[in-house]
Amino acid sequence: MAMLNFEKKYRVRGGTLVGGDLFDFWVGPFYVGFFGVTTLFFAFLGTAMIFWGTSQAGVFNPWQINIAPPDLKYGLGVAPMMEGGLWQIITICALGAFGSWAMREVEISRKLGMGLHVPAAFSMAIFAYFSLVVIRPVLMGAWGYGFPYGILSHLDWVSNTGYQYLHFHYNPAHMIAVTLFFTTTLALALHGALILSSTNPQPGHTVRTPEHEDTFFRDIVGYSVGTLGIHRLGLFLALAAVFWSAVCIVISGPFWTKGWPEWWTWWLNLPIWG
Ligand code: 07D
Ligand code: 07D
Ligand code: U10
Repeated sequence: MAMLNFEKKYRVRGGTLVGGDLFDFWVGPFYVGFFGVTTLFFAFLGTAMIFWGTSQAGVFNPWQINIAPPDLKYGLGVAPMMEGGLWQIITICALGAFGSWAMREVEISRKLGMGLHVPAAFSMAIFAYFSLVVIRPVLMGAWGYGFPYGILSHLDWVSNTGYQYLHFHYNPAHMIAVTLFFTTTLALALHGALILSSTNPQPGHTVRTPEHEDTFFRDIVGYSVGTLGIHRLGLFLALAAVFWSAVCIVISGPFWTKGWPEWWTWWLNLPIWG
């Protein structure tokens, strides 16, 4: 069935979580819904705040945008607008927009009678952002521990925060996260390559079957995870990578204040070395 015919057939009412029929319609290719309206509201307000704050600082070069969080002296309180208050409002808008987007994914999934895997996956990204700008700052006692909103300034924050713990590569949760990210790209490269190699043949050759795909991996590594299994594995790897990222930054400060290389002294202190 052609894509547009399918969409006509499935563009039916229902599945909404909030607002009933009120926003249950499409504009061009986009489903609107109550959460489409809240997405646009928060995204527009947050983006406008970034542009306004930037213009007030006299910056008109996108690379130099920098909306900084409040000074540490404001703790977990509300800061004056031009001294971090803007960052606080933008953070609320960002969480509002990301949360609304996830709920819009839920409504669309419900309309189509599909599982909620996509919104569940996006929620992990939101959780990582939430851990950077809410969980860790709250545990550390100041909003000033959040990262600044700017293309280059947020990189400075990552580097500075990393060196505060001497050598961030020694953070064990960072190691797990990095390994999972690398494994995710390996899995996607293998999967993309395998599917193209079997279903997009040269002219004159026939499309191969899932049995061919299974057999390739059984021949080369002795085991095939299966055609559904590779998608489960990919989703697991990607979500685990982001989960361990959130862990690695939340433990840096609230649960470990020294350099990360020092954490490994537990190994040297094992009683087995004699
Ligand atoms: C390809 C989907 C499309 C999304 C894109 C991002 C904006 C921001 C805002 C000017 C894969 C659109 C960007 C709307 C504009 C202003 C104020 C997704 C794809 C193209 N980072 N980061 C980037 C964000 C953090 C880090 C690029 C966001 C943490 C490093 C882009 C967040 C840490 C590097 C960007 C966020 C961190 C980057 C490309 C939120 C640890 C790079 C992103 C909300 C996670 C790379 C100049 C990309 C770069 C890069 C956006 C958080 C580290 C500007 C929205 C604090 C080390 N980050 N980032 O393709 O080139 O994502 O930077 O948490 O090297 Mg970052
Ligand atoms: C937070 C993004 C959420 C995004 C959302 C959506 C929009 C809409 C609209 C396009 C989590 C936003 C959407 C805005 C856009 C349109 C239309 C994703 C988030 C909700 N590190 N490190 C990580 C590596 C070093 C340090 C994570 C590698 C150094 C610190 C990952 C290396 C030092 C932090 C990672 C390396 C250091 C991290 C990031 C190599 C610096 C973090 C991925 C090869 C000197 C951060 C939760 C992530 C973290 C993090 C990888 C090196 C410091 C595992 C591969 C040694 C301080 N590093 N790192 O988290 O854990 O994505 O954040 O050297 O805070 Mg690291
Ligand atoms: C997968 C898959 C699979 C497929 C697939 C895919 C995974 C096997 C069957 C999907 C994969 C791809 C297509 C590959 C490429 C994807 C990536 C590399 C991921 C990254 C994606 C992007 C970078 C694209 C990002 C684009 C986005 C998020 C769209 C932006 C859209 C909007 C802003 C509109 C959102 C709509 C809403 C909120 C509903 C309401 C809409 C309206 C009222 C109409 C529109 C309104 C306006 C125009 C008003 C203007 C105001 C705005 C825009 C506010 C923002 C303010 C600003 C200042 C910008 O496995 O199967 O194949 O395909």
